[in-house]
Formats: sequence, structure tokens, C-alpha cells
Amino acid sequence: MNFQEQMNGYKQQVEAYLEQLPMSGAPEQLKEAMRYSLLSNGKRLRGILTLSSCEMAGGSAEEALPFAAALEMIHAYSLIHDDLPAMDNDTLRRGKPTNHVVYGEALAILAGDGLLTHAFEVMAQSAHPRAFDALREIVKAAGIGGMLAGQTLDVTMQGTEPNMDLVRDIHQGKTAALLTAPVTAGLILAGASPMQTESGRRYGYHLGMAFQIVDDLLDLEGDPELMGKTLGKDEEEGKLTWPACVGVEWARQDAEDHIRHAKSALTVFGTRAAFLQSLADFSLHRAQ
Ligand code: GRG
Repeated sequence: MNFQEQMNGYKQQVEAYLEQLPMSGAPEQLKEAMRYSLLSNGKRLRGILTLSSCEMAGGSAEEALPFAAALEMIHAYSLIHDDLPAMDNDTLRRGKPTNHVVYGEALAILAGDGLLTHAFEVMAQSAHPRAFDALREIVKAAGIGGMLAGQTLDVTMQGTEPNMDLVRDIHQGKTAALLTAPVTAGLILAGASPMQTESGRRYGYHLGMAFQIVDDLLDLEGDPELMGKTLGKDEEEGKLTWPACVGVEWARQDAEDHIRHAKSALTVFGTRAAFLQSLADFSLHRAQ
């Protein structure tokens, strides 16, 4: 199976699992707003990373599915809230009108809250012996010292002079944290050693940093059709991005360096790392 076939296989597994989530107890309108964003056309990278990391360390993708789904739910919540008028005020996401444009602000906030809390419900239902350790990785990444810390800096420091240390902290929190947790959680579920899990953490950090630098570059020079959202807003709104700190050419170079570090962090897994190493290259060259 080549890389693209493997990607598609993991993506289908994640999407089939998300599609059948019962979301029991949710009023119909809330469920509809949650499913609108959750099932829209995302790359499913966080889910794919969870399943493939678990398999890389000898586990089964099946046992990692609730955690892959939880990460996609947390990601979808962050996008819904990020798009709200009080935050980035975006009207287009994944090629469709944003959640609040369709359902109104109140229901969009609730759909985000619903996805976040349901993610924990789904993980808590897992009978996996290491479920709690995997859940701890995910809580930390999504929480106040992870994604929320990055987003807080992003929102509050907007318009200030670009500064490399600050942008590094923003990127690590808002993006790298939620791309690292799928890897460490997947490895933990597979019973990987602490040393292997730390290698996965280094991979996730560098992958995440590169991913956000590429996102910053795509905002400057990407194709809005492919990206499925409005581009060019970062510069307009004085967002702290890596190209704003070092320029476009250096930013591209730095993204390449991060990908090199990400790939070499996985050498402890030998040939089993091939898929995740190709995924790192894919993230560097992505157009969406
Ligand atoms: C608590 C009010 C409140 C808000 C939370 C934490 C947060 C808001 C937002 C985090 C935000 C964020 C949008 C980070 C950027 C990360 C990023 C590059 C997202 C896009 O990821 P892709 O390209 O998206 O994987 P797809 O659509 O493919 O899943």
C-alpha cells in the first residue's frame, strides 16, 4: 500500500467512527450543529496521527479509535470557537459557511462546548487499560497550558511587534500541542516505552511547528478555493506569524528544518516509522 492509500484508509476509519457516534441525549438542534462541523471536509490529521502512531508501536488502530475521534472533536470545537465574531470572525471554514453563520452564535458556542465535553465522554467510556494515561496527554494538550495558552497569546498579542520567542510559544500552544497529543496518546495506548513516547513527542512538536509555519505561508500565498477559507487576513489584522518575524524565504527554510527534525525523531522505530515520516513531508508540501 502506498502512502496515499494508507492516508485514505485511516481517514475512512476515523470518519466512519465519527459518523456513527450516537451523541445520545443531545437535543436535535445541538446534535445537528455539532455534526455540521464535525463531519465537514477536514483532513483528519489528528485522527490519522492517533491511529498510525498506535500501529507504529505495535498496537491496533481499532483500540485507538475513540481517542482519534475525541481529538477530531476537540479540534472541531476549537475551529468553531476560533471562527466566532469575538475571535477571528470568519464566515468560511472547510469550504462551507462557519457554524455561527448557519446556526447563530449561541448554538455555535454550545456546539463547540458539546464537542469538547463529548470528546471526554467518549474517551472515558474506553475500557482500555491505558485509557487514562492517553486521556491525560489529550487534556493537557487541549487545556490551559496547551492549545488555550497559545490561543490566548494569539488573541491578546495581536498587533504587537513580531517577536520570534512569542510566535514560537503561540505556535507551540495553538497548533503543535494538538498535533503532538495524538502521537503520544497513540503510542501510550500501544504500550510504547517512555523513551519511544518521548521520541513521538519530539516528532509531534516539530511536525506541529512546521504545520503552523506552512499555515502562515498559505495565508499569504495559498489558494483560497483549496484552503476552503478566507486568506490574507493575518497580515491585515497584525497577526503574529513566523513569516512576519523572519520573512517568507526563511520561514520556508525553518519549516523544512522542523520536518527534518520530526523525521529523525522517529528513527528509533526503524522502518515502522515510514508512514509518519511521509506524513511529515506531506504536511510540508500541502496546499490545503
Ligand atoms: C475556548 C472560546 C474558546 C476558543 C478556543 C483554542 C481555540 C479556540 C482555537 C485554537 C485554534 C486554532 C484555529 C489553531 C490553528 C491550528 C490550525 C492550523 C488549524 C487548522 O487545522 P487543519 O488544517 O484543519 O488540520 P482541517 O480542517 O483539515 O481539520
